[in-house]
Amino acid sequence: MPVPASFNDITQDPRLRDFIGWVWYEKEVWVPQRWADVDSGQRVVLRVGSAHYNSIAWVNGAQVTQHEGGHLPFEADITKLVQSNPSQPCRITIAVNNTLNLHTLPPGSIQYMSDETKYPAGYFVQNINFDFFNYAGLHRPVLLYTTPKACIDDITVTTDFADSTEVCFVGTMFKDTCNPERFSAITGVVNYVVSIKGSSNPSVTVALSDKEGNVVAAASGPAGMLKVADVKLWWPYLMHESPGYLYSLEVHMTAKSGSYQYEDYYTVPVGIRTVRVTSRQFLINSKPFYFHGVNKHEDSDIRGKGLDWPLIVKDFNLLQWLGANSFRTSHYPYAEEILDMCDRLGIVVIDECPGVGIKDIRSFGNESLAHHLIVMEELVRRDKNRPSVVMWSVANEPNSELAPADYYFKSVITRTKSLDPTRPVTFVSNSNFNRDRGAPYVDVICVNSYFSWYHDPGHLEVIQIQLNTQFEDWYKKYQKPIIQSEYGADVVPGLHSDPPMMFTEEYQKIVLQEYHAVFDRKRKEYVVGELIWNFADFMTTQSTTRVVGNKKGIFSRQRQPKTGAFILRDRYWKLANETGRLPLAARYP
Ligand code: GCB
Repeated sequence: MPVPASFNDITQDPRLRDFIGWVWYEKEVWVPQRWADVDSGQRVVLRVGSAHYNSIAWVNGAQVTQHEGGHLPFEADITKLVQSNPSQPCRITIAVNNTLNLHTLPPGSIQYMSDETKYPAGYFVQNINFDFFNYAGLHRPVLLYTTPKACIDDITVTTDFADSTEVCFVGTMFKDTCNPERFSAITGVVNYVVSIKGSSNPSVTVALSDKEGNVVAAASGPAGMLKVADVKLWWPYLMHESPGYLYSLEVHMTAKSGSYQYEDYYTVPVGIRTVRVTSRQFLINSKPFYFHGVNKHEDSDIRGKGLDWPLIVKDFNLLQWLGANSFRTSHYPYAEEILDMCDRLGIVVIDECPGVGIKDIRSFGNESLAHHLIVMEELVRRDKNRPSVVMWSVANEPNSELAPADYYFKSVITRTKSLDPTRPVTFVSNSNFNRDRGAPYVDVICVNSYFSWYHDPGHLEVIQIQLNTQFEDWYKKYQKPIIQSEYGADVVPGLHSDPPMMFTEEYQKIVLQEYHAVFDRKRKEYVVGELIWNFADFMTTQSTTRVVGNKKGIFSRQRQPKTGAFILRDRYWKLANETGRLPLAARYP
């Protein structure tokens, strides 16, 4: 079985596509001789980028770790096992089980069908409350790497720049409004904390370099602040002539232990930017930011949710073509390689955890909550230094009207804020504005709605009135900025009808245009973003409402544009021209 890939679509066997239970991966590898040397002063680490869902890993038959949850990496120190048998290959075994229960994220349940007049003995199905195929397997790379025994374990970077409340923006400089002649270059601030493993008296130095490799600030000690004169801020795509500016922070550690002198280096890309939310605005670097973007899935033919570089690069080309400045990682954390691209290109991310389909009241208890908190810790630890990530989303469409949702979301959101006080936190709701018990705790209201699709199917004429009411209701109750985090309509590519009918290209086009008319009124007030559902068609479980998957993509699953893609492209570039600072060459049309 290839890695990385979902196992489901690789063979012709429907039993493997729909398999629920344990699958086993195994591979023997030879590691360099020096890794196996007990005196090398090195530790050997096994890293799994993502294994869906529950997994256990062994090296040479000895269990080294167990991990619950797909979409996030986990590691095991395998030094002793590698060094205890230096003349043998290293056998890595990983068992992965995709069974979901009421306390997993996402939750699910196994239902046994006991009527033997209808089902074979022992027959069961897995029920889920989310709308994407539960692809499983080793979805991201499995790596072996080494570090010195004393090494850099974690780095946290937060950024800021000199207060700009009294100044207005001109290019990359802030201009003093009182004195238009006095341009003041701004100073960036990079706070860092380094944690070291394996030594109690390490010595740490850090150096921040610009893109040309010039060191612009340096310090020593495991925590500190760097100041960057004439800073180049990190800006979103289409908001600035050079989006995604990254410095690099090189951390250098040395530590002595007995006769060993350990030395470790780690480099973190650093984008210097701030994020702040007011009652009506989402501010990046103190400037209003409007999300004109998409929701995505990690999903493609054959590979399922397996990491696929050509697909990733193709998708970023399409995002840039579309004029999209942002996406939400619906409905789980995406591969680190994808977020690297966002950091570099300036594509803004709402980083969502796999809290999708939390519907059953039993999924709001302490066991589920404890796991949700662990997942948020893992996610924040992985993505906290990424400038592209501007907000955490702790769930999608939970049953947030239930009584226990209050304590549940208060706990998850409070914990996430304590893990990362620098970013706003949200969850995506489709509950009634008056009965939603999680909304009081979020910084930004994210609402999904499908007027003229799931509600009043076929009635395009009701979209504007219903959407207007939706926005007014939420804003009056909470006075928080609102993002339309999903809207859309299924299209079977190439299906046409005029007057428009559901599932045709014309129908999707009108749905989009009706929504856009309301967005254009409300973005002058408190609506701070619109994210289409979905970037591309994607696979789901089979059902009477899904024609070989969900077809709400503006691109097909093979990334060919539908009419909706051209509608959005016109709109997003117009929005960018209106709100951003584009180089002339990039202006559209
Ligand atoms: C939603 C869900 C998303 C679905 C979408 C749909 O509200 O958040 O996961 O795929 O609707 O198309 O039904």
